[in-house]
Amino acid sequence: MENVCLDSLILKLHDVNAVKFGQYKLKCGLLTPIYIDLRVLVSHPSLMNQVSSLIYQRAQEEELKFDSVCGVPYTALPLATIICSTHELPMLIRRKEAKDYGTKRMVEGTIREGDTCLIIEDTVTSGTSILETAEVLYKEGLKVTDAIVLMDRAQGGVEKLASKGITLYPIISMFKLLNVLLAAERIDARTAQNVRKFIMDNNTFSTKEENGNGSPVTKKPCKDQSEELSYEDRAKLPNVHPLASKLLRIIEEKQSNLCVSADVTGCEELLQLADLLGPKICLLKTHVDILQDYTPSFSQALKALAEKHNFLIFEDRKFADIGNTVKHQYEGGLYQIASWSHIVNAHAVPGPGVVKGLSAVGKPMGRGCLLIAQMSSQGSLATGEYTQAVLKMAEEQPDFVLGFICTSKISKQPEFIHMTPGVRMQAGGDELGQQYTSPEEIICNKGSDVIIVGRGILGASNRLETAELYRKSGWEAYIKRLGRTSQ
Ligand code: S5P
Repeated sequence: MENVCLDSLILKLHDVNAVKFGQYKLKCGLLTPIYIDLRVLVSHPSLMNQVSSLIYQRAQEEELKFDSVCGVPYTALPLATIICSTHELPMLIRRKEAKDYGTKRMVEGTIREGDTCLIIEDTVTSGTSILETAEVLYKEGLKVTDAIVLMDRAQGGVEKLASKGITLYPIISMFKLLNVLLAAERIDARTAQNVRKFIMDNNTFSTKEENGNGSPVTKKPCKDQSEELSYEDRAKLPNVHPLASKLLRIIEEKQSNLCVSADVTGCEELLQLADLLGPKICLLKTHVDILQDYTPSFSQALKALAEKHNFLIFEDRKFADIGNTVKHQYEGGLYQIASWSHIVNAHAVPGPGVVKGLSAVGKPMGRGCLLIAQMSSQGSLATGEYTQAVLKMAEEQPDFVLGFICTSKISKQPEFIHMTPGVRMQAGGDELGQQYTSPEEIICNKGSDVIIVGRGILGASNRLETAELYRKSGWEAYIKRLGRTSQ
């Protein structure tokens, strides 16, 4: 779906007062700081047509199969009418109350038992209105498997309907709406944050809710939501790894998605670097085995600096052995990595045992791990099916894996953090196969969350000023991404 077209629709909806900010009461009784009133659409025929064609387009994109269309009364009724009339589809009308004369039918139109009906709705909060309509249709012997909604308030409707066997396809989510209005300066950052907080705090669907078979329903993030959530919102997700949550909060607080790769060979220089750049970064990445003069007091001093400047430590050890070996490599030896590094990374080559081995040591200590899903170097073998297998491995062990080393976003789950190395203001590479991409490209277009910068900063004559340039560039790219995310 065209982004520009959605953005301009959102602004038009705001123009006609279909989006209001203030204090309003929802059908379910909740007081909300934002109210979506799409009833006004009937007074704006061109908007009606635009919305109807977006809904139809979505049905086509998702290749939905249905025999008839039913709009949830009343607001979605004219939308369904336009769609059905334009595309010559049979429509059904659900009555809100049965007539007390004539046929006493609850559904008007020709009903053929066993047919599938697509439900159309204007706004969804909890999904109850769609369910009520579906239940009336079920009583008539119809099937309902899919529904499309223009505005999803992102408060659990998708999940609730999924638990009842209906897939809901939202066209605009609340997060998208806020981002567009914020980018167009229709609302200020405080209002946007206020509404985001309300939405996050008022999810109407409980994870403990059960489906018809009595088995618990796993709460899946809604489609592409990770593209729309801020770092702060993601920090609050119920299933986010505690360390990922901490990192996301640091990023938001320091307005920095910059990880400095402190690839220097002396302890003193590394500590000076950490003290100098500490205020600018969310994460400091080390290669402890390139230090010529490592002593345990170095890691103690680094830990103290991490606390002083509020950043996390990431030892880029790239574990790649069987579980039992990596357990020892992580916990013991000269470096005792687990005792000072919040985050480590691992190759997935050995299979899930590598994560299990690391997790046996790190999990009780509250540590986390990144899996290397892609690499920045030329000719890397970590591509395609391998990357997909890494993703699956991460999804199976989310209590220890908090994200990926990758060249672009590979998971839609907003709980996972994507970190990308090979970053430099000027594109290019080095003579050993490293390939560079700009912070803007990495964050804004590739959808990654953290930029990892080594020589781009270390090689500069003024490391502090250059780190600030990278911080600013990474942060601005993130703000830009928030303002023009896709559905
Ligand atoms: O694919 C990768 C993965 C990593 S962790 N490509 C990388 O370059 N890295 C690391 O990021 C690499 O080991 C180095 O420490 C840093 C990039 O450094 P730069 O000087 O090229 O920015």
